[in-house]
Amino acid sequence: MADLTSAARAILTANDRGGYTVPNGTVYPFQWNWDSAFVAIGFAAYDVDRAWTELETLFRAQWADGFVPHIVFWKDDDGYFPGPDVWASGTDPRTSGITQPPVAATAARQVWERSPTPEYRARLEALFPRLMAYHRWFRDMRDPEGRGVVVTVHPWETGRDNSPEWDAPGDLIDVSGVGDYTRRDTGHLDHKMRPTKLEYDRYLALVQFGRATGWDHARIARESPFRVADTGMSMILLRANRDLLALAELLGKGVEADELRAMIATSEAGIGWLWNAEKQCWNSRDMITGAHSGFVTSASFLSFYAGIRDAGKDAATLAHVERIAGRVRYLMPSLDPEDPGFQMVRYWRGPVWAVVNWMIGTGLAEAGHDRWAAKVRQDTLDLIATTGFMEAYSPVDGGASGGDDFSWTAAIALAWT
Ligand code: 2M8
Repeated sequence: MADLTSAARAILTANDRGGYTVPNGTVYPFQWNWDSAFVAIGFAAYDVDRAWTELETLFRAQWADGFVPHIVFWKDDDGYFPGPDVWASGTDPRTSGITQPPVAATAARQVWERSPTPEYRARLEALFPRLMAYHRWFRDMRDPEGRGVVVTVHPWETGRDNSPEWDAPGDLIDVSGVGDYTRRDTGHLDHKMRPTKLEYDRYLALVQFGRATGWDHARIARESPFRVADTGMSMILLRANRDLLALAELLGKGVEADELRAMIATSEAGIGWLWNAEKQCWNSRDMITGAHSGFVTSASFLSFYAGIRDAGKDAATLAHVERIAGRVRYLMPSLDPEDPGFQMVRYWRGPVWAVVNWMIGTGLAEAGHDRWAAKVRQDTLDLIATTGFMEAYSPVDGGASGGDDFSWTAAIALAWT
């Protein structure tokens, strides 16, 4: 374990660009939103000061309306596409125009609880209004109907970029005007581990759509050809709202605490809309057609992390865990291994991701499902110990998927050892 811990620290050190950490030095040479939140949780295991800095740097890129971008382009780097010129955010620093799963408030609470000193309380107090503004932005821009879910307008926002959950909703995206472009990801990595050309065309068509609106988030929320209530982001925001509420109470922020209680109540009342009664699973839903995705993905297991306690749905969800555990060596595959579209090394269509496992395992432990919580944690640590700090892993044989020396995988090793 000592070796694993020091190797994990070495990766964070190598990927540190001064105040922020790149997910991987070659494939992803900028600051990513939810990667940094997990990295902060990892740093908190041994360097709380640096953990706070990671979050503070991310929020220095926050827009005036509370939005926090999914990529911050602090420095130029040609190794990634699409770069800042394609996004054309018009901000300083330059950023993307979409967000990512809001893990930041959960990370802030984790970091705070590692070392609740007066010095860090001052940093928490300074960050709190920014976190609050981010959560209000989600409420106002991404749940305009008050359904208690998060409506995403881009697969990249979900962090589960090529999940099959986005296939059917993606059919409505017109890719005829996308034009020529050169991908960089397939220059670094085997194309079998990456999204297809059609998926990239869709990603870029949505970037072009957002850019044409001048990144007017209210308008994008109304008019985007891709509007999906993502079960992953919805669960993650519900959890983050609970963590932010705990911080609001600690800081004596009564008005904000009431606001957060209202957001939580809205989610608790409405999130059941994402329950697929036929498949007996949590899944995403297309806002335009109302259709359930019908896919059991790793996001289907985040309800425990979100703090949802429903005996019937919990039992059905645990039955899926048991079934899947009987099919693969390592939990939790990003797609049901019995699905015909399951591919063990293709990105978010099969591989295991350490950060999702951390959320699933944390939720299962909190809900008292100790056996499964222990397996998810141990499988993650076994994958890391056997294969290294990879981007993701085959749930079948533990083989590598994607880049190596990955920051968020190192962070989870630190959080869990
Ligand atoms: C992957 O996504 C980026 C786009 O955001 C990409 O493939 O270019 C995803 O795994 C995402 O969840 C992650 O935050 C990012 C950086 O690790 O890589």
